[in-house]
Amino acid sequence: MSRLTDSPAWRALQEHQQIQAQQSLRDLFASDKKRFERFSLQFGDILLDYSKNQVSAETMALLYDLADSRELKNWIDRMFAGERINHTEQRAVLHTALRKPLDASVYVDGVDVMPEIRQSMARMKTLVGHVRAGEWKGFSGQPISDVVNLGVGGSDLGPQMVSEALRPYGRHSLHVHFVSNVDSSHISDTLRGLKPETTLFIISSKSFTTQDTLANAEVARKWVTDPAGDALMISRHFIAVTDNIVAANAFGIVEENIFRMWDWVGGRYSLWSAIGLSVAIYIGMENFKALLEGAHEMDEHFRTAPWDKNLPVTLALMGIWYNNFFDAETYAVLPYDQHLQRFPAYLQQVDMESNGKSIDRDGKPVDYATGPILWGELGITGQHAFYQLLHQGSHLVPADFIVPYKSLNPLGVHQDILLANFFAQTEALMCGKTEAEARTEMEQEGLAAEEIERLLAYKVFTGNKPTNTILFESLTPKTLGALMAMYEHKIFTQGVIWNINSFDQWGVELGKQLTAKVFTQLRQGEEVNNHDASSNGLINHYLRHIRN
Ligand code: G6Q
Repeated sequence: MSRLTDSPAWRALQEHQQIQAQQSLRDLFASDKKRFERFSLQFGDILLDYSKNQVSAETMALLYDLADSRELKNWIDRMFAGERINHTEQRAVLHTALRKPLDASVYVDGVDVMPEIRQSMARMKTLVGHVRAGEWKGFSGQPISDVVNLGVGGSDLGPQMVSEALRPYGRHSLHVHFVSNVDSSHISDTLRGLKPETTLFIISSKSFTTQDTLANAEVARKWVTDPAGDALMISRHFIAVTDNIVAANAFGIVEENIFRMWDWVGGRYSLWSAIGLSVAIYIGMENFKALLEGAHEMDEHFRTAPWDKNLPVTLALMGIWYNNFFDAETYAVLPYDQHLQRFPAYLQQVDMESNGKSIDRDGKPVDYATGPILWGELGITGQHAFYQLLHQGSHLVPADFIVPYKSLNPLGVHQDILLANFFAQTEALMCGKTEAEARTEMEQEGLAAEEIERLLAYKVFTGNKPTNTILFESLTPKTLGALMAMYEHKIFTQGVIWNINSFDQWGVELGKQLTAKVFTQLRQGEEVNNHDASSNGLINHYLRHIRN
């Protein structure tokens, strides 16, 4: 295959961009009354409107050509078939198997992985049933009231986001907590209001070597065994989800409390496995299964729909268009649902850890931009904070606006106010405000001519800011599953086009490795001189201050 930037499909897009960029979004809408119908897609109850993007039918055709020229269909098939497409770690990528109907078969090197998934799901169901029914008792014989997930990164962000997103489906007498930070304030603050006898800890760690998680787990173990007075009591209070059974055993977790993870599930794609146990306990197994079902439906859509009907592929191509042909370095995700407040943080990991790479699959440095800087916040909060930059700043920030049209907590006119904000923002970003419009507005407000001239330049909005709108009925487990899978596949599609491996994470490994070295030195407490001068200075400054 030719290098990406030399390929005919890439060159054609570069040329096309020169023409397309001349047109304003306002003009594109004015010249095509059917633009909304033409550039929006629906799957299940999710509507994706991408008409407020700088694209024409020709742009889309060229982007689909690009996808074909990168053999996207073939890569999708290889992923779903369990090939070891995570080539740097020699692993298959099969989070999609976790949400398949349980009677399916999925093979890795000739071995069907579904029997183990079935077994894990059955064990999850039993455990979830016991905890929710109050039959799982702590050391004093009382039922569990609080579940604390100890995990970080992929073992934290997914379950945390989902349990927040599906709060209306949660059992209100059961409280779930997430402790990820090795700053001791996190676990101290969390445990302060809890009782050891009614708390169940889930140590979520694929490797069971992550120092942050293990340090918190040690604290939790002592917190339980001190009052329980019997180390064996930890079997009533600790569950582990891990691929490292030996280490979990060594920590003291009994075999029947260990849930397997597999090497073909990446951390940031692991919520669908027993890493989602805290979520399942909170919302119940039926709702957890609905989450998986929604994701599976999106998997099938991604796998089978033609590109021009395919939501993840379309979103991916919109991203490539701005990232690579308009030099947009950043991209915002703006949900207008309070329960999606952790969604940007969750997606930030999935996207940036997957596609934040600059060495291609052939081991060569890339000469094009890869994964964008993803950030975001609840839209309403953002409007009163950083939208100023979206409207009038000097950076191009393509954005996804996400909203359910039905609230799960309907109240008076709230939803209409919310949606009014939502629709108004994407319209304003697209249309902007011309000088003439700004002038008329100020005249109507009765401003003096001199004042109008003084303010005019500040009141103009160039518009032409691209957005995708993602609209759905309400934030149900099934819709959330579909939304998450849609973004996972969007990210994979982009990784295929950029010829990078979206499933390794050497940057994360680096952090773990470096910390281990410095940690040993901090514990020894001797002055160090084998780092750079700045790091030596900082470490020695720290050591001097904690010694005194
Ligand atoms: C995810 C990353 C990373 C990982 C954490 C926790 O894809 O690999 O975020 O999930 O570092 O790792 P453990 O689950 O092994 O503790």
